[in-house]
Amino acid sequence: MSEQIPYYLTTAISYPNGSPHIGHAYEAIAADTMARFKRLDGYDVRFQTGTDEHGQKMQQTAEKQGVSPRELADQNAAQFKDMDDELQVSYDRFIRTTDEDHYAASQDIWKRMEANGDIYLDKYAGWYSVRDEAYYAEDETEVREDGQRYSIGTGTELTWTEEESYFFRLSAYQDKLLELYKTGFVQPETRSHEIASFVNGGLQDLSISRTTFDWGVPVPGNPDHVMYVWVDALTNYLTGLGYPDTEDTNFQKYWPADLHLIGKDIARFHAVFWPAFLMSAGLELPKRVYAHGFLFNQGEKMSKSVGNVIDPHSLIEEYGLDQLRFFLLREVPFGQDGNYSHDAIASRINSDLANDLGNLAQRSLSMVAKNLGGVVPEPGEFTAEDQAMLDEANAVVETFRTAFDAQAFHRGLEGVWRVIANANRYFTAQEPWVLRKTDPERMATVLYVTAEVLRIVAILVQPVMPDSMAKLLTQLGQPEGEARQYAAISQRLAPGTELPKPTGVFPRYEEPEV
Ligand code: ME8
Repeated sequence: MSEQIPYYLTTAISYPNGSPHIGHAYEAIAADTMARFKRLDGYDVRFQTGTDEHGQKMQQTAEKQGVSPRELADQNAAQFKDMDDELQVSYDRFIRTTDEDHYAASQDIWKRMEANGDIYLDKYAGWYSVRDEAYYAEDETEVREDGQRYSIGTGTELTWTEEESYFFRLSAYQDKLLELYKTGFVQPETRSHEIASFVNGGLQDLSISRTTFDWGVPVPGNPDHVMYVWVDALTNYLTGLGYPDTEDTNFQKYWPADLHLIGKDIARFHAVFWPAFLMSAGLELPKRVYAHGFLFNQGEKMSKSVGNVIDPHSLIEEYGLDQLRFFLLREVPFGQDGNYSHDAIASRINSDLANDLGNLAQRSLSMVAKNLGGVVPEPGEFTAEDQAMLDEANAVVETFRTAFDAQAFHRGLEGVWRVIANANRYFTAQEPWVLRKTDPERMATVLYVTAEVLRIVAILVQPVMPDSMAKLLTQLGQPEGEARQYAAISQRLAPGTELPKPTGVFPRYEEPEV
């Protein structure tokens, strides 16, 4: 076997100061789909996710709940891990920033930046948001009717804070960052423009330590300070590969990361701070930062106070895991904001899954079972219609791969579902149930072509719906392993393959009786 190309991707690491919600599940599903896609396409994938456990927000939530920050982190990190397991997120490491190896990594990158002359001690005074863990410039704030000052961008309350702080010379990296954005480092393009125009406006040095609380990684050489949570949070991507040991086999193999998949609200941290830290530390830069959109509940932002936060667990119970995964990636053009609603998911399940794919599989495979003894037939000569159908299914492989490689999951799926729609049309037009009496050989060829299209579709769609496509591939007589890899798509369905008795893969969604 030829040497596999390494591919390292990560999600953001979530704040475990509450339970996971559907926004977290959305990111986990998208990243997992990407990881599975690259594995099936022959890459040596490493996939990391986890929790971001330090900072003032964690400390304050813990105080409110009368527990220690570590207890709070332990409780909630377990919930995030459970969610990932329930979603079948195929991570290689679930990192917690309270893991012991993470302290050494964060302190090491700090020392590298310091050795490069980019860290200095000064005084900080400004408008600080505990919620956002960020300082805002005066013109980014407003005083509201209650006399309090708020951040205009995020609407969070601000307090005037003065503290001694270490600073990172972010201002020195403006030109290098602007050069970097020309390479397509930030995706999608619209986000890249936003980031570039922000950086173009000028960069202030960044306050990177805190003295007002102690729940964080101690600053090397000055234990009165803990690191600003984003310095240690971003470093998680290195820790998971054995850093600071740059000779570690994982670090050698997988760094720089191929993809950091994150939400749009944290694009600035990943596209401005992170590459600047890495440049300063003399480490290679990740190849791509992709900022996805936000998921809303019927157009409304989810918030605990509104009481419209969606728990991923209840959605899996109601609709099924693969159905949820498919819905989120098919419905929302990846990169844009999207909406969750019951009607939209029920409609996708019934039209795309039960009617289009489910029925095609059920109709054709039950005919193979009934009329051909459950054995894949030797096809006769292909007609122009047969060949056109097969060509179309084969052609979609490349468009699917290109779309998924660019995280355009919706486009890849749309292309496959166009093939499925045409396969349904082909099947109906060929009328194999009529041919059964008039021309059984021709019926066998039509059933062969349909099964072959199903095989291609099922192999392609595995990253999105792993369980259902595994079930379908079993029904198509394709054993686990090589036969299900993308490289196997170009091998034809072998006549003589014995197929197990077909059973429905996608039940219709029925409204529960009230
Ligand atoms: O930002 N729709 O953690 P987090 C889609 N700890 N995505 C959403 C979302 C929604 N409604 N709500 C949140 C943090 N997300 C930091 C990250 S990385 C070094 C540190 C996404 O728990 C959000 O954009 O607030 C982010 O990518 C991820 O969920 C975790 O958010």
